[in-house]
Amino acid sequence: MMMRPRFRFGARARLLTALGVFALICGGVEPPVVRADPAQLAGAFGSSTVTTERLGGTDQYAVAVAISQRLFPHGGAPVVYLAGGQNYADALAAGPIAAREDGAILYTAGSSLTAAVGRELVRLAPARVEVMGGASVIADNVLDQVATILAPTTVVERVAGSDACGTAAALSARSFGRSAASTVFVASAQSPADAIAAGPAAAQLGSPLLLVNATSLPATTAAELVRLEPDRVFVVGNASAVSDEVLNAIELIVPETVRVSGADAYATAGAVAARFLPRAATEVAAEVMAGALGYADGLPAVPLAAARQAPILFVPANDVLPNPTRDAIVAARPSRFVIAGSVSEVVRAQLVGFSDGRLTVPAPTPAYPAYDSGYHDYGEMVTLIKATEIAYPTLVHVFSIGKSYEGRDIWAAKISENVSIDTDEPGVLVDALHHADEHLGVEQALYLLATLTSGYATDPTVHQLVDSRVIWIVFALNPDGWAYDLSGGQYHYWRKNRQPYGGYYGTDINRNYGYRWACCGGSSSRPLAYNFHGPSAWSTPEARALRDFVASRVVNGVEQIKTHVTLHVNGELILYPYGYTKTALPSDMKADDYAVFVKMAQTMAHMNGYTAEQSSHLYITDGDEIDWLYHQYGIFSFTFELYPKELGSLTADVYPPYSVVATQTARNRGALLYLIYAAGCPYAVIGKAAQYCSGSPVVTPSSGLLG
Ligand code: 0X9
Ligand code: ZN
Repeated sequence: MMMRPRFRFGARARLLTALGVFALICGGVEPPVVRADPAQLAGAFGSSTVTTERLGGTDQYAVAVAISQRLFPHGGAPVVYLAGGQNYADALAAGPIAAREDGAILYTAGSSLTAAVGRELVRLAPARVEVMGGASVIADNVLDQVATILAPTTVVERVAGSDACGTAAALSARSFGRSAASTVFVASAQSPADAIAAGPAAAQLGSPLLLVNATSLPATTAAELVRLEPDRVFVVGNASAVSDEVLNAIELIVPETVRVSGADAYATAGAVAARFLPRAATEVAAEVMAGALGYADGLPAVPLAAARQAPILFVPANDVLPNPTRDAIVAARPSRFVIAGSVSEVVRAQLVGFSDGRLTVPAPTPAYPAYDSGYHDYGEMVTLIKATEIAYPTLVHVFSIGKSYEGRDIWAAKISENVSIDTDEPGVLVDALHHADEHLGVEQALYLLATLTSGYATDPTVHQLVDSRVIWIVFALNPDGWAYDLSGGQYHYWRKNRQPYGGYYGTDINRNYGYRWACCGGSSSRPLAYNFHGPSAWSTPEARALRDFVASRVVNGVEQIKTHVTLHVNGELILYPYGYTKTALPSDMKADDYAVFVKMAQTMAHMNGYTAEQSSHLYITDGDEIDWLYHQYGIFSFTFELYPKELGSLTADVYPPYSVVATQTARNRGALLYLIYAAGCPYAVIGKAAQYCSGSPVVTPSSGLLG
């Protein structure tokens, strides 16, 4: 049996030298790594030694062109594999073959060649173009167009079987002589991610990639396996991708058949990386799963990843890095990432942060139950806010305002342009999770962080507000109660902190503030009660941490924070002080302040569809946060009771399903931006800016901000 060389040099070696960015790992000897100048790489992060390079584009056609340009900066590809942009299963097997032939993969629309792809083909000037799939995938017309724009000597041919599996078998038959491959990779035609992840591994071992169906081994694939006579087969994908029956059928042909898989596509890609490209991986090509075509951006990345002995890992289109992808990165610690497709800044920051050690893997529990796993638990929240800081270092500074009773950090973020500079810009405070079971508040706080950071470059209102304000977000004031509420994988309807007193656990932090504490029947002196006010005002470390943070913002005797919202669940209400009395305008509130409260609450309620009212209208509370913030510092302080309206069902009320989170947090965008705007001069909302704010800058509201 002829053994294939593990690596081929030639054009690829020339390419590597031309790029000058990395070293081959070969024969167990690792040559010195030559790094790219980070300044030359779009999106390289400030001080980290880990670099990222984006090969993006608006769709899979553009992503493929961007990758091709990176692979062949000076043109001159020997071969191009053309994949159907609407149906690329027929092209999956071309990944490792294109890598082996030092070629590129481009997408084309099925019925005609678009101008951009045509231009890239002309630039590459390949000697050969292989069109993957039958006429139903890519029409004859496209072959004609390709032949027309390229040199007359160019070979333009079709590789096709009766289906994607047949096409893969035909490509293998064309590329490998009998017994020419000692190892064969197999993946499902219906699981493109697995086939793409297998690509760099197959290229590394000089192996063909064959396709099967999830529950059947096609005769064409079986015949090609018989013909190839490999020593072993690696089946990439879990049992729902390639069934055990199919695996057994392969085993009858090739006894040494081994499954390489994880619980999902992310984990399978991680397993391939760990098994075949473990030293990784000086670099990893990451890649987005988004849109109807799923992993389409990954296929053209196979030759690029293979040329660098890098695995391909997957990330989703949102801001959450899947745990298997994260774990693969933590294991490999790559120094470079090439990102194909559109990956968010925050995910990019997680790739970098987990590689350079600025992010660490949080404890896996307490976590949300599976049906609400989209909610961020404490560890996921910390990862997300720290990743946001890494992604937007000039806008975000993450810090702890102190420790909970059990010693957890109470995390906060400062958001402002040039965040490292302490300015006298008006301050805004938003906090969440006084009450441990009011999880939606944390999501609302994270939503605000995302809005202010990702919107800074694109949204003029956000830009103006971040430029002219300092926004402070305290994401979860009660982490201990939160952990208890999630313990054992189920909800406990736990509201208070976890500080023991009188034989029972927990004080209601929102009854523990120091203004008119325990004055008026708006809290309980019984330690068992849900609204126990604690043995004394400020007995909870959590309320003290909030108090001390707000006190730290007093500069030259003036509190810098002007407006505030505390996020609670539920009722769809906007509440303003006082809570300790039903009197609207008691002697400890100024009439103008009352007018500002009413006007701001009504304006915000108009924006989010909530109901505005004095907090005691709901019920009397004493020792709550907003009474203290207003009385102590004159802060225009509100309670938002988030979705849903009172339904009478405790489950539905306190624990809205994750499916509503995106809608219900986005719903408060306008109201929160208004709160931030109003900090410039709250009295402006009642037309008294001249009287109260002369000399201080009143930033003109952007259109729409006044409701
Ligand atoms: O009781 C509270 O602390 C808040 N409601 S919750 O259902 N989230 O517990 C309301 C605080 C606002 N103050 C008054 N309603 N007085
Ligand atoms: Zn609450």
